[in-house]
Amino acid sequence: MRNDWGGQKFPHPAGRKPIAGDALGADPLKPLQSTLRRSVGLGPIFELKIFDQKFVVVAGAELAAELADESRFEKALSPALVALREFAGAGLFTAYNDETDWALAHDLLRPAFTRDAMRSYHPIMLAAARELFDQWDAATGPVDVSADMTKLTMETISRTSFSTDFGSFTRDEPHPFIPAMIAALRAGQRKGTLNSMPGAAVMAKRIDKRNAHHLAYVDNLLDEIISARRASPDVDDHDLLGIMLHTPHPETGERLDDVNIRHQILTFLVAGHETTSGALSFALYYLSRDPALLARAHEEVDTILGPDRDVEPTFEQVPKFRFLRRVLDEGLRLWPTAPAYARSPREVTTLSSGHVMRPQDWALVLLPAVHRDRTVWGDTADEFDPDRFLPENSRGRPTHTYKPFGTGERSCIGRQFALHEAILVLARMLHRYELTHDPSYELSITERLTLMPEGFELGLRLRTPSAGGAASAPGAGDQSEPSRTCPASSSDQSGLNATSQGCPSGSATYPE
Ligand code: MNH
Repeated sequence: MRNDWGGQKFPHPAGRKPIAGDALGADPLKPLQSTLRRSVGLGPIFELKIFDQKFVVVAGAELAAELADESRFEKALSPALVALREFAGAGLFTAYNDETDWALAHDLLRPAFTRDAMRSYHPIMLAAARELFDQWDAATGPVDVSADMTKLTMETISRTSFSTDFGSFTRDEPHPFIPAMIAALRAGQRKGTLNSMPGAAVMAKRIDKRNAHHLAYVDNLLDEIISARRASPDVDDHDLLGIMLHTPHPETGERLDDVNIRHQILTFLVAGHETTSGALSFALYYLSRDPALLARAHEEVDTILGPDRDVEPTFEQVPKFRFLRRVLDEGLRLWPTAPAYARSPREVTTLSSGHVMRPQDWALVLLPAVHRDRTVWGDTADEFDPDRFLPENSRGRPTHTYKPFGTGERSCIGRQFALHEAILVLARMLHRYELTHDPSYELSITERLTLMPEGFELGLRLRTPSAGGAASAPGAGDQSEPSRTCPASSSDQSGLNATSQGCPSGSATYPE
């Protein structure tokens, strides 16, 4: 048994079978959602056995907070992330903690992900959004929100990371890179799922064979981009690729090699697009079906942006959309689009649940369960209410119980990037369009590496922003909120500082 925790027992769902264990009750297409359903009544820590793989799952906020203690615990690679290494190697997301490339890439890239660095991505993000709106302005029927948001975030991340435009809004068919990348990713994932099953090795070979050309295509295209840029006489470090090619480590002078650079680019593409588009889609889902929330959102964007629907937010305006930020925060509470991460102890330790955990054991933190723990979020935990993230309501909430961007040193490097992009797009979209939803649509969520609404459509009608909004104090944002002092921007992305709750995305830390 892999990850056997020395044979310790945990509650598990009813109906366990001798060889398959708990596999039969799992929905292979929606493993996360079936685990959530099956977790009911099992308490804050439980187990699932899928053939000879044991998963120990943390579903309670108190234990999740305990695992966030960086002095005792660190990131572990779940089987899904180990499988992803075939694709993304020792890229930031999939590197083991002690791999030297992790520290090197982290140090080199951190400056490229600070709040200040977003200034150079801001016009690129705006331009991609403009292309999407051109397409929407011409649309005659409802649009597929998740699909369009995914195109948008893919364009944004590829243009900002390696200045390549995949033409998602101008081509009829997607650029072949995109389906090839998705196919290669899926193949890795399928192998990861198969891993523990009888006959896995044979199946894995078959998958490898079918997938080889996708992988080769993706790798070659990126390698060509990298070598062309390396050969260029101009030192162009305006994008992530340029930084990786031309910036030596400030202390050691080391640089990333070309294969590692390719792995980092793949990492940004994979980690940075579906997560953000899912966050946008969930936010739009909840906004569109609640007229009161929608009215507040319109009021905020009209107040900040004024009566001209073609106006674009400035870099400085983005953190002012406090209500939109709370909508995103709340969407990521209910549906954290990267829904789980794994932790291991640095040394043998005893959890508050009484279980002994050794460095070779890992537990999965199941974020949608942790984020709905009633001891933290109350009896309305399952309801969408952005006001939970008003400063006065966030204050006093236990730390380390809200973790959509992971925790500690290995938390998300792209958090500011994702929030800046998402707020900017939501603001422009709500300012520009009246949204109409199909009342018969019931939220259905598809699972890849991430969670994403599926079949979710919205009707869009050009709107005339209200002049009344613009008449109030320019740029004042949500009037109901007292102005507070938030820390100035800083390069700290560690997520360790949990003190600036409720500050706009311009602040250094994310409320935890
Ligand atoms: Mn992101 C790590 C969630 C957007 C690049 N990200 C993580 C982790 C979570 C996460 C959770 C921690 C995983 C773990 O502990 O195993 N990320 C998100 C969410 C969004 C997101 C919910 C959007 C919303 N992430 C982005 C964007 C980028 C990005 C955008 C890149 C531009 N994320 C990363 C990288 C890591 C990461 C790189 C790994 C960091 C490290 O380990 O050093």
